[in-house]
Amino acid sequence: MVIRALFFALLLSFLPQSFPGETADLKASENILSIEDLPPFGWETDANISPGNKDVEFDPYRAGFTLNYRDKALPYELFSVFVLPGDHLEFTLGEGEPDEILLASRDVAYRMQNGKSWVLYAPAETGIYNVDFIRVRNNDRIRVQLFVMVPHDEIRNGYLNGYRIGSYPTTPLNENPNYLPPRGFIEVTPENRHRRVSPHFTLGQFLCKQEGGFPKYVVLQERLLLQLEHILEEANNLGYNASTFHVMSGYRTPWYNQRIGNGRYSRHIYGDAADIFIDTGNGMMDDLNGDGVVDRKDAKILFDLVDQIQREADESYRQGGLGLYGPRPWRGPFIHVDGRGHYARWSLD
Ligand SMILES: [Ca+2]
Repeated sequence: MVIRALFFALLLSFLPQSFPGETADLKASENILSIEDLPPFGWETDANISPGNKDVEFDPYRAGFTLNYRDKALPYELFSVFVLPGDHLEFTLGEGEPDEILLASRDVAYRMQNGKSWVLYAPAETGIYNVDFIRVRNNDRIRVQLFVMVPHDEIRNGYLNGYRIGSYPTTPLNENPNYLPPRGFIEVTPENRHRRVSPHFTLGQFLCKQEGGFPKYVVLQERLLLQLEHILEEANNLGYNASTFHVMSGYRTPWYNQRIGNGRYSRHIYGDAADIFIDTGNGMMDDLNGDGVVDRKDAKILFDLVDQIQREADESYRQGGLGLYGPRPWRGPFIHVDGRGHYARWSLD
């Protein structure tokens, strides 16, 4: 109780600074709540997520309100956006959402447009920056992590700071803008590789399997994380308990993708594809249907679930490719899911 009172006292003492309105003064240190003054959020630690734990009840970590960012709705307490230095990012409260939301950040300058909309200015330096949207009344929060990426044009002869990328097709497939080369690359270090990018996934889960030291680089799209979180929540609702998915393959550099003989326009090079299965123990798909064997029927359960989720979605960013893969001697069954923006379905026995 004392802590709560203290929290509101602190918050109130910062209120004049936290509503700069249309002021042109964008110095982060002057206008924005200090994160150190807020109670801990629970996302501060960069813990590695265990592959699964049947004993812990699943929490989807949905926030009490929704933020709109570009064409997407962000409903989770923790989320990430992937931006370039100096990008202007507009966040808007969802329709009918309460407007007593405060913004708190140590490093990110912003401008409040009205009670329901903010423009954030991405810092110039590559790195990860937290912005908390807080509903004062009950401390509901959405933490948005800005991952400021290294621009694509810093690739030299197929390498980015010593990490092999290869080259992207310069013309998009069927003129679909989702097949344009990525604008930038997230820098992955030993320190940030276990950072959560959404409530149930870490940056390191999406790293390309190619050899090479740090820094490594990854492309990751918000629409993939939104799909994976949604699928994971629905899988748990159906009783398939898992605290994350095993991501067999997430991002692939064009160089690596070509080396393993994959198609030139694979969604994996664009950072919105993942080959996944549910694994709560042995590094292989679980026996989801409980028939004593692990085979494509178990992957079919996940396939049907994603098919239904994508077909029920109105927004194109929730729609994409879906592939079913039966087991091989060296691996178990899995599904491929991606966010290409339209339906594609395939199946391999
Ligand atoms: Ca089975």
